[in-house]
Amino acid sequence: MAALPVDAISELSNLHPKPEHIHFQYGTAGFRTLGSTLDSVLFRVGILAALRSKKLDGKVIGVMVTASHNPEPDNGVKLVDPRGEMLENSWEAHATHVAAAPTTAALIESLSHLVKHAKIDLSKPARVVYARDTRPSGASLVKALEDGLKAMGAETRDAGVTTTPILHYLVRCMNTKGTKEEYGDDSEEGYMAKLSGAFKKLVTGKSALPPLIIDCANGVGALAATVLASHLGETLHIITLNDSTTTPGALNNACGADYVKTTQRLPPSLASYIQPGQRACSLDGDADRLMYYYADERGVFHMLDGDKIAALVAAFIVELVKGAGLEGEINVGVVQTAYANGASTKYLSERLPVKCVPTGVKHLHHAAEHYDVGVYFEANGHGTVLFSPETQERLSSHSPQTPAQSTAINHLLNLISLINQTVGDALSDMLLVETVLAHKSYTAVEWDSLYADMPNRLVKVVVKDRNIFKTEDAERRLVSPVGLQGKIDELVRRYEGGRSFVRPSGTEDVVRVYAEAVVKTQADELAFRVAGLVYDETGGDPAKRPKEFI
Ligand code: NG1
Ligand code: ZN
Repeated sequence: MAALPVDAISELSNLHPKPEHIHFQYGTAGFRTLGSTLDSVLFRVGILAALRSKKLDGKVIGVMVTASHNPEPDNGVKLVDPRGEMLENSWEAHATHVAAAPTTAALIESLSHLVKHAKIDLSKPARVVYARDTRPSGASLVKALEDGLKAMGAETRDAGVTTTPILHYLVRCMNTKGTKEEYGDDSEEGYMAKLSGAFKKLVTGKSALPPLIIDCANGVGALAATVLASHLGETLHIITLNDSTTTPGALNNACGADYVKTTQRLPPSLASYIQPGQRACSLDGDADRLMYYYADERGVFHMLDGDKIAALVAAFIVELVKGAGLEGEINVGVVQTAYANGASTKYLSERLPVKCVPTGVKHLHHAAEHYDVGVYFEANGHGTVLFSPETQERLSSHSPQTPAQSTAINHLLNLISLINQTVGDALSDMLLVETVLAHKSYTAVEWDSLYADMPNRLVKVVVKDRNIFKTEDAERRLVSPVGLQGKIDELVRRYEGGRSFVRPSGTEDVVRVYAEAVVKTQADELAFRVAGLVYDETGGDPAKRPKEFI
């Protein structure tokens, strides 16, 4: 039995000491905090990635260095499992434990414990592919990661500066190469060719859509979108804006998908470009989230968020399945979280099965795997569509009875190539939306009119200890603090169409309060009243009580 390379780990670990007094936690978004504090974490993630690969018999593991939609000084790191999906749950705790070791000696002990506990055969090879976004802190963090990988003697591939979904794609391609599940050529070029090739087939014979503006959040999506645009050529006219990837402080600043979703506004930098009714979209800093929107003739902003994307796409796939003569044989379902707009849930539930799961992509992804075709989107624009292996097989082997059925089946097969099934992917999702708009001859206004969003408000409450908040029913109800849910229910009853829920954030040290009502001012009032309840309940200082908490 091979042993841990203790000497190499110790020597290199001493170059990457853990800062005192910082508690690193592997949460829903991996490790994420100020980039300048993450050196030790990256070194250790290198070791963890190698161990995870050994545990899985030398399968390729991915490491992505990004802090997504967070501001530029932040950074983070996530591990990607062999099929391109998020790291298995049980390893999140291992990662937290390894990152917490205060000294090199404690690190060795933590790693030894992990090897024993997870029964890792150290004689197996370790293979890791990694990438980073455009953040200035990325390059030096990658060096720390490389030291961790070197300590373990891992076989590595540097995928350079690229998007999170491309890294996930590469992992899946590398692990399926030469098998019957081969996912594509394991290069950025292969990704671009796969997506653009499928898109071109899907829109053949359809009228070209008017130009699409993409707000690239001044992040890595700008690089990928530019390459994609050249692959698409005449098929889709793309105008990329906010592509200043080297301007300090520009990343996600007053632009990007999160800015649009949270402020419910047009990025100011787009104002002079966008024409009334013209559709535009925003990527986030690592290009895995997508928000569409338009401004109408009166300049009023209309958001087409993850829920609207889910509604558009799910209805289209249901139609194709029917068209293919496979209704009742291939079941399409949707997965959402409690943050999905109530109007979207109503619209979708009237048409197909809808499941609500706790926040976090891993929950959505796993629930979507239970359908033949599972459409999942978070309201914030992160999502994708999963086709089960059996469904893919059935579509490839089905003999159509009519030319119309044959066309529908071909469309479904091309959608399978177009959609990045490993993880939410802004560029792949964008082409998916564009495909549906082209097929339905929809403008943004027509798409928007599928249903009218319920007015809503999302509020953060800073509390002493968010861990006292415990939820049930896919986070829609609080079980702790005891009695608080009853008070919330009582408030909600007083608002027409009222809905509100409270949950601790998994990525920030806050409690989030969401509220909906038929009228916007009422949704705001309900959110602030519930926030007030939360604040008082947790012993917030009455002198510092935010004044909008009524
Ligand atoms: P938290 O901080 O747990 O609410 C946020 C988003 C999630 C998800 C994660 C990971 C909201 C309300 N929450 O989680 O949907 O995207 O970040 O990035 O948007
Ligand atoms: Zn992101």
